[in-house]
Amino acid sequence: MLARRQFLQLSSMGLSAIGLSAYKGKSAVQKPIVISTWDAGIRANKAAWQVLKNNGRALDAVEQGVMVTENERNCCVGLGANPDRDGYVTLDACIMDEYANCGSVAFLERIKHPIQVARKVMENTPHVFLVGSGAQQFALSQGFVLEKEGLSEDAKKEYEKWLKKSEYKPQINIEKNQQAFVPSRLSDGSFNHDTIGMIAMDAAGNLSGSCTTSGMGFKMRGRVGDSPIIGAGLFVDNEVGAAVATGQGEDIIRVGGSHAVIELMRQGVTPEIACKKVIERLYKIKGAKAKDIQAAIIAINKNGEYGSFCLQKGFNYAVCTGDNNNQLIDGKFLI
Ligand code: SD4
Repeated sequence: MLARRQFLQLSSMGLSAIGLSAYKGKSAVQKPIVISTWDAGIRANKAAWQVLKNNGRALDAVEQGVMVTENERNCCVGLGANPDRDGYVTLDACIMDEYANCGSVAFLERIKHPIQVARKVMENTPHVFLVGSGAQQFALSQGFVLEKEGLSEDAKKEYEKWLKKSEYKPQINIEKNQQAFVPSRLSDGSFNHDTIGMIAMDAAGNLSGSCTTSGMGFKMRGRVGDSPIIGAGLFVDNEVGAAVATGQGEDIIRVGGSHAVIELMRQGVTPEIACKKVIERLYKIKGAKAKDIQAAIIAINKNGEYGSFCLQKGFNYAVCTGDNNNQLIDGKFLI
């Protein structure tokens, strides 16, 4: 039974008891577990699972998991990504652990694994966020290598195509099934992505999360989205849960997406309903323009329950709870 005070609190947020999670007091916790955005998450989850199944820390799992995606040279997350309008690939990433330690980098160029740099910011500096040349300088001081300048073959072709029109328009579900868009992206026939977000709970019941991206293709130079912003692209509260977002960063920032999901789950709301409430807020703000963008959030709570919600049809995420249990799930959508 809900206490009267909790009931009133939830009613004032527009929530009914239907969306409540049983996690407060539920005994069987689903752990370890790792979930990540889009279908590239399947490959990333596999690497994260290697850490989790050996009683590793969720923090190591989410770092190693997304490094797989950053490493896919013809994928849109790392240095193989589409460039900004001036022809440069700029990368953003962040990471957060069970102690609310966090680190971020943005507008980072020519460094292969921004997620590792974000972790170094978290562990080896008194700061949370480094950007641009400062972030690059810091990465070099930590032993990272400056990669060659220039674009991948595919990105070069895309950029040349884009230059003909020089039009900036967000593309819905650009992360999904890009075969028609860039036929040669991945040799295994799978898709390319701008972003991967990953959240995990380890065998000890601790939560961590990571997010890494090249941002929107053909963005203005210097543009940073939600992905490296703690509270927007990613948030972890070890007492409550973890959430990570993908899609139109500008709008995810406007609703403080991931942090908002955590605060709803703190009230006992399920991950799916919490994500839905935040996507509804975003929809309300955008009005008719919502149909032009995609935004999605995935979340897990302390019980290992997971869920997601997105604005438009077409988002999917990968959930892994075992060597042979790594599956792609279609996100529920609003419009
Ligand atoms: C951004 N949220 O830079 C990212 C883009 C994204 O899949 O998630 N793409 O706004």
